[in-house]
Amino acid sequence: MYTQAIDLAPHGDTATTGDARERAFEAAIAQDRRIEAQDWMPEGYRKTLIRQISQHAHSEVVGMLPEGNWVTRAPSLQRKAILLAKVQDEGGHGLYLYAAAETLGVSRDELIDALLSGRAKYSSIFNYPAPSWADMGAIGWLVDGAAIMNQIPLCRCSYGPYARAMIRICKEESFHQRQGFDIMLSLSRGSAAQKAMAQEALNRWWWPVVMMFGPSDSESIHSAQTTAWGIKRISNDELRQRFIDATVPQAALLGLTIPDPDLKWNAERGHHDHGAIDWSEFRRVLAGDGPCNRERLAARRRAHENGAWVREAAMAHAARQARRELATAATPEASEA
Ligand code: BYC
Repeated sequence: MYTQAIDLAPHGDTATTGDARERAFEAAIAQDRRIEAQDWMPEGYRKTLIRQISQHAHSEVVGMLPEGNWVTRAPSLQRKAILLAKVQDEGGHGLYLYAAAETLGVSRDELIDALLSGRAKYSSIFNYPAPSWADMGAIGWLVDGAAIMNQIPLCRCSYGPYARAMIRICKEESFHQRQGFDIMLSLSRGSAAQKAMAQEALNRWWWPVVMMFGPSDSESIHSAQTTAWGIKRISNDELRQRFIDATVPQAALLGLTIPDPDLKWNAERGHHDHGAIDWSEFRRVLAGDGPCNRERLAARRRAHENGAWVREAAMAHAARQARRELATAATPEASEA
């Protein structure tokens, strides 16, 4: 249901041989041309893209949950309207990304089922709670800031539908990052209690956001292949470093302290050194044992069940339309009556 999967030529159903198709694919990658849905691609490339794009889509949709909780509690009408727009954008990002994944021959039902059954991953970052209004600032500033850092290079990803989806997503993420920074700026220039709230949110989000870029390069199992295929353009560690370098002066402008006593400028490297990352926490969250993993999945499952009637109504409507079109095709004058 709702699939946008494209009918691909069965293997061997082309004029060219397998080797020639493989050479054409390798040449396209070497020349930095885009691979499109109808092009031949190695099975591993297809599977990798389905894994990454669907994990990304799930992250957007699960990512709506911590912020969605704050829509009714935003401190002003303006903040509420902005937050609502941001959460709606994230739903939209999920849809573009599911649609991009569907071009690879997988159905949306299969993808959703993988999320709801716990088989598919989504970003570790959304397994942390958002108990204060400052968390809306920290999520926008840091989580969306990290997302942009990771996603701008994806606009040049070798798979066309993913790369094109990322262009619009990145523009919207940029607005999201600014709205978060703006909340942090208001709080840090507010009362002592408001500034403390902003600092406390930064303290909780910093390390999970640093981990969001994925395992260190030496531990990353997919990086070598995804880089060779032009899916990943910049490594996990390099993106993490760029994010830290960009965020340090922003925290200084806010007058907030990044909770890493080992964070310091290294003039020789031209980058900030940072403290050790607690990878055992990252592994725990990925294994389903983060502070909110169960809550997030339960909320998605509930939403899916509650939305069943919408899917059924859409299917019934589509079936009726199809019957009407068939009847019209059989008796064209009936449609003119
Ligand atoms: N969380 O070999 P590696 C957003 C997994 S949405 C969970 O380095 P890869 C936003 C990885 O999947 C943000 N799992 O993998 C939304 C792999 O496991 P599997 C989402 C993670 O793919 C709403 C294993 O660890 N962004 O920002 O080369 C509101 C080994 O890792 C994580 C995207 O999805 C993690 N953090 O690199 C606000 C971007 N990190 O699959 C904001 C697209 C790693 O073999 N994705 N893993 O079981 C990517 O760029 C890459 O997939 C990653 C990981 C950099 C995440």
